[in-house]
Amino acid sequence: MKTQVAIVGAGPAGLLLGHLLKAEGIDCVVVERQQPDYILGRIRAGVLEQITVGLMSRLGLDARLKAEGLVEEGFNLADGERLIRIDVANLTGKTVVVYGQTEITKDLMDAAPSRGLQIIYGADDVALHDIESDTPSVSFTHDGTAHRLDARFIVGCDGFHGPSRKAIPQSAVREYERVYPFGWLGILADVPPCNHELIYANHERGFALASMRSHTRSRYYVDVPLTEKIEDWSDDRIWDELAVRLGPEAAANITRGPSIEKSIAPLRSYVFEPMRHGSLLLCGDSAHIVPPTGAKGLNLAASDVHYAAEALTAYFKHASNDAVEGYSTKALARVWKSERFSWSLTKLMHRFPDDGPFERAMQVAELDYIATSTAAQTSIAENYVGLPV
Ligand code: RFL
Ligand code: PHB
Repeated sequence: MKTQVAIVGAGPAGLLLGHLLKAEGIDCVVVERQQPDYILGRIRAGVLEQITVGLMSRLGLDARLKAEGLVEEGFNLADGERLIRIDVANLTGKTVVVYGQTEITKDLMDAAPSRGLQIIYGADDVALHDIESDTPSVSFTHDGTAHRLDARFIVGCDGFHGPSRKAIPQSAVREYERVYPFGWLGILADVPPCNHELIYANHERGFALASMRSHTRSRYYVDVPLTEKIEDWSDDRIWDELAVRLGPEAAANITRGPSIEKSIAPLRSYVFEPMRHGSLLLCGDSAHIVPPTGAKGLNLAASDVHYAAEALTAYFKHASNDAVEGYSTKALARVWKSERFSWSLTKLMHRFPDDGPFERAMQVAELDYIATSTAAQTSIAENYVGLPV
């Protein structure tokens, strides 16, 4: 098989890139290890920045997003006593949209056949070859048969555990990592949200987040030590914990119901540099991870894909290699700013096991500063809606 761009991974990054390249008339094939149902069963992101909404709109694939997405004009930080509202719309003139990653992925998957985007699901043993040459390839087995996909470029959109990043020689790379001493226990339930805007809470018992997917589906999180087992968290125990941590005002509005999904996700900050080596470009979680505080992961994948599509379009349609050469530097500048925001919001809103009274006093002072300063709120708001691409 031969194509212009081989894309590894059919998560949001790979699917978005595939559609953007197809829209430019650039030939590409997506190779994915899992089956569609498995991918759609992964409950992940819920908050979309303008960049992500804008790409779906540019592709003409935003009909359901427009109809079902909830436009959010603000969100709240709870400090145990009060709700500090960040009026994102007034402070930045922009909004975010609540629309699940699962839904974006479904919209992109459903549109693939009509747009001629080829996705090979169930590809095993995916391996990258000759990435330092102009003739790289991806090998894989499918239905027991070995295949080779020759391309001019490979784009690694295969998430944190995929093979793409590992194909780059160690001597050419630098990794930055911070692993947090807790995870987020998430619960999804078909109950109305307790508040029409998100609430991030820092309570003495720990962090809590009230989020949603729609007017009838809620997503909540509490932070737990990494030693916790999901089996030990009955639905009732999670609802009880949420009611305490979110504070009496929100608790009074929580509707309890049976969980339709429950899981514990570890928290990590990670950046891999560079995001291009030879003919291999990396996009999304394959190159970086942010802790979910601030909802940046999927949106960073979208901005990477935007830069990568721009670079590959310049290469194939205008015979210019400059944007491919500059891809890593451009993408990383935005990645690092989102890393900073996610890390700082994580530090502000969680009780770290090693923190003493001084660190806690710093959190109290910072939350009080945010509550009383329009400048501080504006800074948070502009990061929350997403920095410019
Ligand atoms: P994905 O979604 O991991 O997709 C990678 C794809 O590559 C495939 N793959 C392979 N394919 C072929 N061969 C192999 N050997 C392969 N190995 C892997 C995988 O099967 C998969 O289909 O990466 P991508 O596309 O870069 O997208 C990144 C986002 O999924 C991620 O950043 C977000 O989900 C992060 N995130 C959030 N981001 C937001 O912007 N807003 C949020 O509100 C938000 N909340 C979250 C989150 C992530 C969470 N977890 C569980 C990590 C909440 C949580 C709890
Ligand atoms: C979610 O709805 O899953 C969600 C929302 C905001 C975050 C993280 C996750 O910061």
